Amino acid sequence: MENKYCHQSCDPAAQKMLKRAEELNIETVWDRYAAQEPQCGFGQLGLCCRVCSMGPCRVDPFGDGPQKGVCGAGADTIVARNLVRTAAAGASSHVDHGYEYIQALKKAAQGEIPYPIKDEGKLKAIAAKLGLSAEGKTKEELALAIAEIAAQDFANTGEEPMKWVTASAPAERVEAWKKLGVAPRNPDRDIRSALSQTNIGTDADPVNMLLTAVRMGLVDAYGGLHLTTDLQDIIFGTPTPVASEANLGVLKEDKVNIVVHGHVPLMSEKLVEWANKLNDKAIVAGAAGIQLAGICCSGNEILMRQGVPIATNFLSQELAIATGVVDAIVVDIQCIMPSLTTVAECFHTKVITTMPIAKIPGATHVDFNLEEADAKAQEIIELAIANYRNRDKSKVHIPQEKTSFLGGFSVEAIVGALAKVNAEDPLKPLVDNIAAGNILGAAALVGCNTVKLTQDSVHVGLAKELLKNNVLIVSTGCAAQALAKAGLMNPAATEQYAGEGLKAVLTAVGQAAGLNAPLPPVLHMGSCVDNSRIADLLSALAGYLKVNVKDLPIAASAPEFMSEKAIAIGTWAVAMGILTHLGPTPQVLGSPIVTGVLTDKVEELLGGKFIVEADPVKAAATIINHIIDKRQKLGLTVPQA
Ligand code: NFS
Repeated sequence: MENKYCHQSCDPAAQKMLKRAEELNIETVWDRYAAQEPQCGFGQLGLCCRVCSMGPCRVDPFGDGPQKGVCGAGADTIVARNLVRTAAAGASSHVDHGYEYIQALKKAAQGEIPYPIKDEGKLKAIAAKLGLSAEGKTKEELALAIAEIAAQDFANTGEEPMKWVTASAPAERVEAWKKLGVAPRNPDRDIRSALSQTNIGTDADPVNMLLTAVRMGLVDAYGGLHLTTDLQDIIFGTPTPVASEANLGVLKEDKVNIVVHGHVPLMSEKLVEWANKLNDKAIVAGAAGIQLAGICCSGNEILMRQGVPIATNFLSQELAIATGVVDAIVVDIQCIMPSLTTVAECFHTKVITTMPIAKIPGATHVDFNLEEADAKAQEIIELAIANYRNRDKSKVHIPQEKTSFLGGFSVEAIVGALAKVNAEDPLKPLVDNIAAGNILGAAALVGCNTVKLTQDSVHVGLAKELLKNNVLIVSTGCAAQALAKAGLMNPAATEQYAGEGLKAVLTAVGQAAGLNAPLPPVLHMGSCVDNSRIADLLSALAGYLKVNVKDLPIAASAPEFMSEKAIAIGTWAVAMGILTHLGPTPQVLGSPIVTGVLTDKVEELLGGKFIVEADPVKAAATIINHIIDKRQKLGLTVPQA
C-alpha cells in the first residue's frame, strides 16, 4: 500500500493505525520525533558531556569552537565516556532482570512461591554445565544449588571470571577476554567500576574505556542474558516449536483483549495461567472470552512457551491502544513508552503497571510480587474483564492484518528437528549443507525498532536479501516480531524467499521433522535475553567443526536498534568475534579514535567489528561478502559470481 504513512512504517497494520491516530488527533512517537527535529548534532556525535555540573559541555566537531570541555576532556574522552555509560546502563537492565530470577529460583526451590520447577531436563543440563552433580539430589535441591552459584557470581570479590562465563562461553573466548583483562568478575561490581571509571577526572584514555565497554557487553551477556535464559527455562520450560499469529489483527472485537508488554515473564506467565482460568468470567461479562496478545519481549516469552500471539513490536505499541479494543495493557519493565497513558485517555483502556521500578503517572498500579503471584494475576485479569463493559463501540478500529508463523526455536528445538534427519549426529546435516554451499552461512537479525528508520523496513529488506542468497536467519526481540509480521517465519516464506539451496535443506528438514512442509527460513529464537540461545548454537557449531566462533561464516545485525541494551549486546557480539551490523549510526562519530577502534582495530583483538549501514541491500551485500570471505578461509566452496 503506497500512502503517506509508508515512510513511517512498512507494516500495513501500523500504517492504517497511523491514519486512524491522525483522525483522532492522537500523538504518536512519530509526531514527537518530528517535533524534536533537528535533533542536537553534538548529541548525535556523542560530543555532549553532562558528567559533571561544570557542564553541560560540547566539543565543536568542525574545529572552530571549543575542543575541550571545562575539565579538559577532549572529543575522544567524552565520546568514550558516554559510550561506556550507555553500555553499563544497557547491561544493568539485563542484569537486573537476571537477578530477579536468582531470587525466583531460590524461592521456587524452597516452595515459597507458586512457581513449580517445570523443566527437569534443563535443570540437569545447567547443573552439568556448572559442574554440579545431580546425583542423589531432588530437583528442588539441585535448583537451590544452581541459584547459589548464581548468587556467588554476584558476590565475587576476586579477579577470576564469573562461573556463568566459564560455564557458558567457549574456552578460547574466555582466554581471549582474560588476556585483555575484560572477563566479567561480578556484574554489580563491574557496572559500579565502569561508572566510577567514567566519573569526572578519572579515566581520560579512550582505548582504556573501550575495553570497559567490552566488559559491559560481557556483563550483559553472562550476568544478564545467559543467566536469565537458563533460569527462565528451568522455571517455565524450554521452548518447543509452536504455531501462532502476529500483528494487530490478532485482537478480537468480541473478546476481552489483554495486551502484555515488557520483558520479565514472571508476571506474564501467570497472566496466561489466569486468563485461562477466568475465561468463563469474561463470558459472563458478555464477551466471547479472553484474548491475550504480546508486545516486545514479554510478548516473545509467552509466545515461545505458550503460543500467545504477537500484537506488534516496539515502535507501534501506542497504536495497539488506538484499536479501541484493548481492555488492559499490562506492563512490567523496559521499552514501555510513558505516553501509553496519554493515548489510553482517549479510550477506555487501563494501563496497568506492575513493578516497583516502573510506574507511569495515570496508570493503575498493581504491586505484583512472587509470593502473591496468583492473587495479583487474578486481580489484573479481573480488572480487564470489568473494564470490557466500558468499551466505546464507536471507537473500535482493528486492522485485519495478521500472519501465521512458527515460533519456539530454542537450541534444543533446532537440534531436535535436525535429529529427525540424523539421530546420532544431529549437527551433521547442518554442517554438511553449509560445507556443500547449500547454506551459504547464517545471520542473526536482532534488536529494536527506531523512529529514525521506517519501522521494520530494514529488518525485512535485509532478511529478504540474505534469504535469496541462501543465508539462514535466526532472530530475536522486536526484529523477530517484525519478520513474523512480514510473513517471513512460515513454510510459505521458504518457498517464496529462500534461495534454491536453502529451500532444499529446509524442505528436507521440515519433512523429516513431520511438518509436512519446509522449516521457516527465519527461526524465531525468542526475546532479546535469548540472544544467549544464538550464542549457544554458534558455540555448538564451532565446537563441532573444531574452529573458533570468529571463523564461522556468520554475521549479526541490529538493523533498527535504539536501546542502550542493544549497544551492550552488540558489543558482546563483537567480543564473540562476530561481524555486527547496525542500521542507525551510534552516537560515537565525534571521536575518530572510538570510531576507528569499533569499526576496524577491534577486529585484531577480538575477531569481530561493527559496520554501519542503513540501506538493507547494501548491508546485505557487505554481510554476504563477509560470509564468503569466511568460507574461503575455511576452505569451503564459494558461489560463482
Ligand atoms: Ni530488545 Fe526486547 Fe524491542 Fe529493543 Fe526493547 S523489546 S529487550 S530493547 S525495543 S528489541
